[in-house]
Amino acid sequence: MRWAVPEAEFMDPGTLGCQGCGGALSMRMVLKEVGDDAVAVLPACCWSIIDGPWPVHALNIPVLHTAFETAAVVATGIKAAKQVQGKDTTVLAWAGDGGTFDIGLQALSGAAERNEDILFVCYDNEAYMNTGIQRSSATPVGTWTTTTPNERPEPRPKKDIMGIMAAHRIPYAATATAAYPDDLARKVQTAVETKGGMRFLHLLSACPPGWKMPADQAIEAMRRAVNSTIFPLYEVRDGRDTNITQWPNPVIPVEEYFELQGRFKPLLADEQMLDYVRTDVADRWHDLVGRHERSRTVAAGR
Ligand SMILES: Cc1ncc(C[n+]2csc(CCOP(=O)(O)OP(=O)(O)O)c2C)c(N)n1
Ligand SMILES: [Mg+2]
Repeated sequence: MRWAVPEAEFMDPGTLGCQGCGGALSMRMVLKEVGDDAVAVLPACCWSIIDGPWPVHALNIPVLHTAFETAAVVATGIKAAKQVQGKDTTVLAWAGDGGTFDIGLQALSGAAERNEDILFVCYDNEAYMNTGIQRSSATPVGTWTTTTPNERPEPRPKKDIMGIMAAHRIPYAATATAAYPDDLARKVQTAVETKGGMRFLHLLSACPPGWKMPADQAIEAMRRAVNSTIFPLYEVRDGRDTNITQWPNPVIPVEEYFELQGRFKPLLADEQMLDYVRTDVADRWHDLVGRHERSRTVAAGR
């Protein structure tokens, strides 16, 4: 089933995002489903800039800029205040991969463990882009960044944030990307409707300057991430029930994703590392498909 993307806009044009910014597009798409009865909490990240300098700002909802490590806990506090006021406002913590996988993880884990009634969205551009493309624990193995230059590219695999969030047994966690807007819209709607607990969305968000590629390739890159199974689109309910929502057909070779982006130059030049990545991607996809099938079997047996 295709999911219609609403025409309503809650983000003004003329943001300070770079051309082809996947993070800006992600916000636009998410707000279409969240609507304007919402508050956004932005820790330090590109979005601190993209929204614009006070007194102008691009979002048509209230925004609270906060410290890098605090998105989840500040959102928790705002939600508590709204509840005291008897309001059902959606509180959106909107963080980059640094503010989610790294420095924001403790506050995020605490909020998830307490099952706070917030919607935490990570727009993942796979590095600290706002401060000049430094690696984060979301940076894939073999990648160039300014702190992992071509001579010694990122040596560690990307952290499995979905696995970490699922392990907290939160009601809803999903991956999505603006390259599949109907899938993204449906997941945001599901997240908004899953009230009373923590919702987590992991959005792969292309960054043309940081990924070293032309701006007009942003959507294609995100599409290839999905179709190579490097970034599968799926959702996990209560940390267990796993559902793949977009099946690559056909599955494309990982090189087709890597070749679009200059940041993967060291990976493409290292056959041994590339071999490791191919095997790792296939293994993780196999594991995910297994969890998907097991969840269907469990559901059928209920
Ligand atoms: C405690 C603290 N350390 C470092 C910084 C500097 N800083 C601001 S934004 C940022 C990078 C954010 O990366 P990410 O969360 O991935 O968002 P992106 O910029 O990629 O959108 C850093 C290191 C800060 N603001 N606070
Ligand atoms: Mg980032």
